[in-house]
Amino acid sequence: MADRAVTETGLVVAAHSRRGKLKTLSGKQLPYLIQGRRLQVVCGDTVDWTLDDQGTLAIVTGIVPRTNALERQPLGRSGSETLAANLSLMIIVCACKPEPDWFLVDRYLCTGELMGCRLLLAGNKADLAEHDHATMLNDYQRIGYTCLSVSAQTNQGMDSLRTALQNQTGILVGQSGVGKSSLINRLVPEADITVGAISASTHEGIHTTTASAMHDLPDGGQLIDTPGVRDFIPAIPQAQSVQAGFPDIHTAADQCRFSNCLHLREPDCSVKLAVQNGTVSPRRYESYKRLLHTVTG
Ligand SMILES: Nc1nc2c(ncn2[C@@H]2O[C@H](COP(=O)(O)OP(=O)(O)OP(=O)(O)O)[C@@H](O)[C@H]2O)c(=O)[nH]1
Ligand SMILES: [Mg+2]
Ligand SMILES: [Zn+2]
Repeated sequence: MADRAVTETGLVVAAHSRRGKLKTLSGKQLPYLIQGRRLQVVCGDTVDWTLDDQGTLAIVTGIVPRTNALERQPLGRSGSETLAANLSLMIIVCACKPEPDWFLVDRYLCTGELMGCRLLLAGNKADLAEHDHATMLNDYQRIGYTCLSVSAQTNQGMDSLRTALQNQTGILVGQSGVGKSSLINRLVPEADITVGAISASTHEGIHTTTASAMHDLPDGGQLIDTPGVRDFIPAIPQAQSVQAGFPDIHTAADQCRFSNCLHLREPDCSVKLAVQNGTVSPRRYESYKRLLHTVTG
């Protein structure tokens, strides 16, 4: 038998438990199977693999150390769950329909900050009469986040989105029904992902995408589509780390009396003062407090 134990690296483009699809160094896609119980492979991972005896299946033997990982804390379980890895840009998608959940947006932003990702907010469905981009994303523009008004339907803003994505490993996250898959279909015409209409009764998305998948962008780089969520609890081990994910609060914390101030009930807290005088948005502060309480239990 020929010696097939030549290890190569590959990029994971789809991961379902022990199986998935990877892209080889020559750009070919191959189905894979994970060897060993301990490996938890996700979209965006670079993995070591060898070809099986039939020459059709990649056997994944290891994961190359990740530069970062998107992790969530599953409700009622200890330990975190990794959702994707090696991301350089997180795009948080929202829309006027379904009604935006800004606390969810803040949780993703906080996570992206702690991961060291570039961050971008995309207000999709700009073609709809209800869309009011300036009001929708005002809080975030004020903090310094890049906000784009886009429409997967009319192509509005898609060039700016394309430019932001050039040579990045990006991920689209957000509620179900905001149009994540529709945006990828615009950016990658051959992607042809199934999209689903908003429910007429609940006015929410119907969770059309059920697994993450990575797509190559025509101008270089990759973009991961993810299933929409109702909630997202970031995996943050320490309460003190939460404020590092809120740049507006972190900046305002400069003058707090205590260096370990959590900006809750401590005296001479400059964050609470900043909320009172309008420098920090009360809604962002509320978001920070809610997340802090989630992390501390
Ligand atoms: N008017 C309008 N509708 C859009 C736009 N983008 C997406 N939609 C519609 O919004 C609905 C949801 O789109 P999807 O792309 O499936 O949304 P998703 O975020 O991928 O949803 P999940 O996969 O469930 O997370 C579909 O009916 C789309 O046609 C847009 O720019 N304008
Ligand atoms: Mg989708
Ligand atoms: Zn404080």
